Amino acid sequence: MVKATTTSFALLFGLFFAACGGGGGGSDGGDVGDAGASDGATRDGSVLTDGAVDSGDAGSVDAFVPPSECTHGIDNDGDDYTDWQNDPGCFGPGDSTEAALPRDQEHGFTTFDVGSDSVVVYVSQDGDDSADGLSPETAVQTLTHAASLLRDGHGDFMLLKRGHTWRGESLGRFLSGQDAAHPMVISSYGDSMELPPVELDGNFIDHNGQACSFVSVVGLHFVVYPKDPADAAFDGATDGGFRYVGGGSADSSAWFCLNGSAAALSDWQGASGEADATALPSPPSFTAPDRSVETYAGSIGVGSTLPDFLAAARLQSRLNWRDDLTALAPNDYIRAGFE
Ligand SMILES: [Ca+2]
Ligand SMILES: [Ca+2]
Repeated sequence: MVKATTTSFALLFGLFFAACGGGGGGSDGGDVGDAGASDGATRDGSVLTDGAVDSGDAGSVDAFVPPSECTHGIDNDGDDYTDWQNDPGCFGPGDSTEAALPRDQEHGFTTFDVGSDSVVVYVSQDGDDSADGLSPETAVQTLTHAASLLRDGHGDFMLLKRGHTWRGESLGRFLSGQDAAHPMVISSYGDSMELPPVELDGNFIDHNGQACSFVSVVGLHFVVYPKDPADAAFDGATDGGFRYVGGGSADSSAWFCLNGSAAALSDWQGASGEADATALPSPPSFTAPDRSVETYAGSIGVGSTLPDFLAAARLQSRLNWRDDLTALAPNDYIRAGFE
């Protein structure tokens, strides 16, 4: 049955305002009757699920999902990625922001913003390692080749196609991201709901004493296949996974960071002018080496960004003076993190 459009809109608004009184014979007072429906679906006005237009009932809407920023087809944050499964700032279709917010504002999910200078490399079993990897249509095929296209010390992304499987690849020491807010991300892309299995027979990443990091691995399914009795290669003994700490190689050439990149002692000596600098065989452990002006601002309750701190500092006056807003205070705070 074809229903008049005006009636359909009345029903739709009825869903919003829960004011309809069972127009189609509903018995509980909350039903949104849809006497013209042909598909037999329940319409109780309380569960708004699929957003589909009822094809047997031109113009009416079975159920209506208020669009979130992650479903409505608009690139809200202007990063060229739109909605869930494309924009990594969306944890799912119900995320209200394409922006990547702290986990406690993302229902516990980890989300990311693609930086304007981020390189995003796509990997697919249908890909080709001679392609540029910079779009789903030009994906590369192997994880090791994808890793070679990423830049150490940058907030780049390697995205594996959901539903595809990779076996026996290792990224070795791999790379560092830029910083905690701009990590190197290994994650997934595509329409499939199946996380891509990465089948290992050793370490996927083995930092082997290298201290630079900021790597986020999210939305993948790792399997150490020699441990799987159902796998033909089962031996029950082979280990694999991630190795970020350990005795390593006692290699003093690999644990300095210069501008976010691993550097040799000689690089450090050249850049710092400390020609007589020496290196410990492995990184020392500091109290809190990641402290910053931003975390300092948070510690004294004036916000969480550099502009927050500066805004508070600009309020200093003879009548309103705070020692903890002088330059010395964050210097001491950051220095104390290296004790
Ligand atoms: Ca976006
Ligand atoms: Ca978000």
